[in-house]
Amino acid sequence: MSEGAARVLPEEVADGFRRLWRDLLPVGRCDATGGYRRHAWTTADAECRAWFAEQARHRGLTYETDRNGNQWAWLGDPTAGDAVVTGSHLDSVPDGGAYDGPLGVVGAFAALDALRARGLRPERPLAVVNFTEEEGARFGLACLGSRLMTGAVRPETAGALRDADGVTLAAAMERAGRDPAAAGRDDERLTRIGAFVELHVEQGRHLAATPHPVGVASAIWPHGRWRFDFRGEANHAGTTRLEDRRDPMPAYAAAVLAARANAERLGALATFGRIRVEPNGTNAIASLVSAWLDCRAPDAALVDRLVEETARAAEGAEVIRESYTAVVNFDVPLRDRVAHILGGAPVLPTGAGHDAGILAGEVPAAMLFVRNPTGVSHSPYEHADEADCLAGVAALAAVLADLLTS
Ligand code: HGY
Ligand code: MN
Ligand code: MN
Ligand code: MN
Repeated sequence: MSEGAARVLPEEVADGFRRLWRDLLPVGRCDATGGYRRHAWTTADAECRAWFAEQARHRGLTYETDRNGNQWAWLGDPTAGDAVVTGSHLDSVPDGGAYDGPLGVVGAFAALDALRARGLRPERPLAVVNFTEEEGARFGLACLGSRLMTGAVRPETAGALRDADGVTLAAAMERAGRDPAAAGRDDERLTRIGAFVELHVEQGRHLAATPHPVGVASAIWPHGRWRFDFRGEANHAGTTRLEDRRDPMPAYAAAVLAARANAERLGALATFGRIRVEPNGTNAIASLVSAWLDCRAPDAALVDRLVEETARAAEGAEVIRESYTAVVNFDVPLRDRVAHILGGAPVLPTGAGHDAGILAGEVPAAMLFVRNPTGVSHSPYEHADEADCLAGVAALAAVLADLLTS
């Protein structure tokens, strides 16, 4: 462990972090790939939820699941107001890494343990939160739990979202014993929150090039998801002449190449990472290719231009905007206060979306990033060294202590 973390985290808290991490690590892990498949309202998600509830119970915290399925563990009176909330998400992208999300939830419990070990007497409530379906991997909308809580998505729209098997969010919630009709903006809960701080592995290499294990987020780039539907005519691969075909695949391929060329020219990021083909047969010409474009850029106008120009190159495609998040500039006074507490930690933007970005529209929000030596994320190769994770916990504890006693 680096000297810095040892100085600020008592060994029993560091050991507590290791135990938390070790207990959660196997949940939802795919042995074949080493990646994680933790998606909302699945068996793996239920195991993650059980782990969260057990951590709350073990610490004597007030545990609850809110109307949108987000989990909360409260130290102090949950109704007192002006609470400091910290946490992240436990779900993953398909074959995701171990750190994206869980580091923020495990780190929150460990930071709470560190504050207790110091005998801190909070003047405000503290809550640890696990937001559901942050990645949107099952139902297609990222930050689903925090968007429902803030009203950024209407419950009837969310409830109708379907997974790859056609199961709606509403049906999945019902199967998990939740009432989808209760979902929606949670004004009462939002008024209780005074500030939100999320610890998260950096998804990039900015900190890796510095001596700093922890950084502070300045902004989240504008980003969104667009579905491109390319329609064709199903037919036999072996008996249909080329001139008789209405094959949507060439138009899809042209759109992918156009998106890449546009992104390079505009200085944006464009990703076609998900495709659904019907009927998806090796010997059948496709009748429909649905492909999702994830587009991000430092500037919203670049996102708009990239999508427009790619749509123009996508002959005959129907383009549907499925989600869009405008730029998030984190609360400057809170950001500067956090950077000051951390003794001049680097301040950096990110192209990744986070629940903190959704909460930032409602309450002062801040993010701490933990150095990721490879910068890789949304992959089993995502990594953060233990010493840096512990430094992140120590940093979070320092920020929480400052917020809870002033
Ligand atoms: O897609 C994102 O940026 C986030 O990881 N959900
Ligand atoms: Mn992610
Ligand atoms: Mn995340
Ligand atoms: Mn995220």
